[in-house]
Amino acid sequence: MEHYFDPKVECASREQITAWQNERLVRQVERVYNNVPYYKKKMDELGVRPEHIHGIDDLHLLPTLSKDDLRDQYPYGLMAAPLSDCVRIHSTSGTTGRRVVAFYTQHDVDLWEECCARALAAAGATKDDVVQVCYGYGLFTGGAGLHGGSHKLGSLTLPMSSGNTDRQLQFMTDLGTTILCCTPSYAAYLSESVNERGLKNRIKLKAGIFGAEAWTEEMRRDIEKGLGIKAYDIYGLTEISGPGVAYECSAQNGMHVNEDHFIVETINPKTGEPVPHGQKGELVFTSITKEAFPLIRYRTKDIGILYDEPCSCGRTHVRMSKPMGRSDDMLIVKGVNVFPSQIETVLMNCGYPANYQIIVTRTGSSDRIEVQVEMTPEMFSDSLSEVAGREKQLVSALKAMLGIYCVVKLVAPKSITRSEGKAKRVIDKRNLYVNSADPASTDPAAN
Ligand code: DLL
Repeated sequence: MEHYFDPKVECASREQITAWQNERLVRQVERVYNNVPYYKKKMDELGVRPEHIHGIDDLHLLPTLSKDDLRDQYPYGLMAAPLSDCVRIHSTSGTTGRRVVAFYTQHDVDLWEECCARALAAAGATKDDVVQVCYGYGLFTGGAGLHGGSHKLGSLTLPMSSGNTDRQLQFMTDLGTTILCCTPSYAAYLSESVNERGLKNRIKLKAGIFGAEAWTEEMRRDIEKGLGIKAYDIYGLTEISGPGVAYECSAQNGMHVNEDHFIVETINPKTGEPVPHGQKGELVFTSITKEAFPLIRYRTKDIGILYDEPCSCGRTHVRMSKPMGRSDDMLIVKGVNVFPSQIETVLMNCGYPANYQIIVTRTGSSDRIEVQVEMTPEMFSDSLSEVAGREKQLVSALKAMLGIYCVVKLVAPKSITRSEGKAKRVIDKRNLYVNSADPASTDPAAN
């Protein structure tokens, strides 16, 4: 038996999972109603009281929450435990104004790390493995989550954080890393580098756990071939704890949701109506065991499908597809969440008109984001060196807002095509979601 694979939990019967969820949901709803005035207000507005909630069949009675609620209640408004019981915060990378901050008690950190340990175990990791964590450490949850999971397993953990490829490769070869944890785009880059430098025979990698951004089956195959490993997907979001909300097993056919800690639903993103399993909808999570920051019916904006069919690995927890897109306009570029509105804010603040386009491309494994913006007629008469200076200024302003480098091109007034309907601000040429499962014919998210 894999360490951190507990069949009593991960292979529990549906009746058992439902019983856990019913009991934990009732307790959690009482907790938030009594401790979080914002929840009480939202529930009171709908006329729902904790005694109306007997289990998951009553989930639909509860109000949903979105990122806007989190921003509105920034920073402490949704905390359900005293500040003195909290030991950690993490935060999302993208910001449109206020950040989203999530809090953890020690109990929350333990449960989160356990979820990540399950993901590692499902990818074949044991205490004998050397786990190289190249997700970013800090406010981002990737580094801390996989690091904690690896510790729980008792694996030797290399807390590398992201970047510095020379050093990553040196440790990978010298220490005999067997499990790699990073974004899929960085895994593809490492794969290229390993092969360019002729290091393939010197690495001992057997598996990788890659998530935090969309990636296709083609990319999986390339990484698997390039590094000679099995590449596993892992899903999560800061608001719900971080990585490990769902993870792939040896079947590599959807990610098992840790249903003893999270209830997952799919809803129609337009109407909010439930969508049956097997059909595409917006993923909504309820955290039933968290203390400090328990979100009830949190709308992720990620579009996916839930599958109930038995999995060959024996795990019984429901599986989710890879996210097939988002119901908002958030882009994930180089692992960083980018909202076009952030870019627009920078452009406006720097005196540009709202005629711009964002073009995202991927060469090999590297994402490139280009912002094209029209100059005002006055700027257009500037000298070439003045235009170059303006571009440089915008590059730094965008870097300060987004934390990543963007290429900036100032173009002539009226040169960006106007559209009669919604302006097409973003051209994402990466085709990240094209190979996801075919949308059901009654596709709530298609238009
Ligand atoms: O990306 C947590 C994480 C870290 C997951 C490391 C996996 C590995 P956030 O920065 O809050 O948290 O971004 C969450 O990233 O709503 C999805 O849109 C996207 N995302 C996360 N995992 C995947 C995945 C982390 N496996 C947002 N495939 C989510 C596609 C993913 N998109």
